[in-house]
Amino acid sequence: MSDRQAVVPNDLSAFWMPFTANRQFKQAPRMFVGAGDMHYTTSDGRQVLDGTAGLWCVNAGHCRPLITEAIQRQAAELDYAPAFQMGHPKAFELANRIVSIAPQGLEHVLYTNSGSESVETALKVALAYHRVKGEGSRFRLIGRERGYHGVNFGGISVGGIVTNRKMFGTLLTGVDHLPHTHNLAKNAFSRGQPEHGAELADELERIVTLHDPSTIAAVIIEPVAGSTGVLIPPKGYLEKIRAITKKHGILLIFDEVITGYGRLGTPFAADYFGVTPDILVTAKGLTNGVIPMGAVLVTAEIHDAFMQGPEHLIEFFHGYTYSGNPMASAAGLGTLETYRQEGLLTRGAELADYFADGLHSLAGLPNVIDIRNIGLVGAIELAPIPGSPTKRAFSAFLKAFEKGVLIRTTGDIIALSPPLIVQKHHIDEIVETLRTILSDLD
Ligand code: PXG
Repeated sequence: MSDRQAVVPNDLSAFWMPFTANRQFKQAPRMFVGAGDMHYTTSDGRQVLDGTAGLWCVNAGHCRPLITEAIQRQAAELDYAPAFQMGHPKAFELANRIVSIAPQGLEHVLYTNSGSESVETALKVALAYHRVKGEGSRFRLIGRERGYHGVNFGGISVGGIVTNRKMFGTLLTGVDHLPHTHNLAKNAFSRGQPEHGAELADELERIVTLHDPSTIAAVIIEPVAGSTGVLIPPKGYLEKIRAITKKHGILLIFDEVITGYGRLGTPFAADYFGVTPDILVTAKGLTNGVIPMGAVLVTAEIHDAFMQGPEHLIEFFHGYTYSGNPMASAAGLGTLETYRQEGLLTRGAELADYFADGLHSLAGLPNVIDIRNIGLVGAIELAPIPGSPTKRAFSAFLKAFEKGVLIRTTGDIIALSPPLIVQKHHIDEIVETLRTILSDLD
């Protein structure tokens, strides 16, 4: 065995794993001990093709040299600098680079350590913005059914995943939800944006009328919902949401934790759809998943509204010990430079058709009730086993792992989001592995 072979720990009980069936996992652990470009190495020495960019974050592929070297250098040069009332150059440099690739109008960056924290930050900025503008009565937040905005209290309040909400009491008050847009009866097997459902955006008018616009601070949605199974916005839907929010002075927040940094073949989903939010939430691909970091982008109008009053006073009472942390900033700079050198923020556009053709060639296999795609994101929805929802897709996940391909499942939906360095032959391998598995799945 190679020297990368890890010593597999003989007691797995101490680590209570996140979003994992712990008891099942610990009976038959699946461990990665190495990675490079498109592949992981397992603890038993197998290569596994990464069909999911880790958890939608390793957009440049694994162990990329510019990122590795940036982190190594930074660790030896400046390990930590206080985030409050002190700075270090790389945090500013990175913010400028983020703004330079962001949709026009988004000009300022607040740093966080994760997507969940980016969401909390965005919601707090939205509430505080209205207050500093003298509109403190705007306290309501509107999310969407089947939305995922991380796991903190604000995020699960505006989120729309029942299992993530039901255990945790009353959550935030003053939250309402739009309906989700997933409609298999009308849109199954759509390539790209589905035709039907733009009218669901009108529900926002209904909610706004119910509560009165003067009480609503912000609407938060994922342009493409990732975690709940790749729900692609119907044609015209996001444009309508933008128009309604603008009309009523409500801030629009796009949660681009998954769609940001090239996933759709454009730098951000806002670019893909031609719809610009007031606040744009990112994380994951910002640092290629290597060091935890998130960034929340806001317009000059929002930022400037806070920049008043005596100059020695703190303008916004929010931030983290690790906001703009030197190691994370270095990782972010190495990541954005890798994206730039290799054209990765737009590479998805070149491969999207090939990816779509491959995925849609699986139509007609047993239990496949929908296939959908946009950019380098795809989903295959399976009919659940009666009485055992999620089991069919999870068994596809286990079989794919055995056959050397990492896929992700949510409910009975298989989600695919390979690193943006993916080659056509990798796409073929993912598709053919799925064809074999789905042809013969209980
Ligand atoms: N917003 C969105 C849209 C996300 O997808 C978060 C916020 C939270 O990010 P953090 O960094 O706090 O986890 C996410 C995270 C999956 C999967 O397989 C998706 C996420 C995380 C883990 C797994 O669908 N999304």
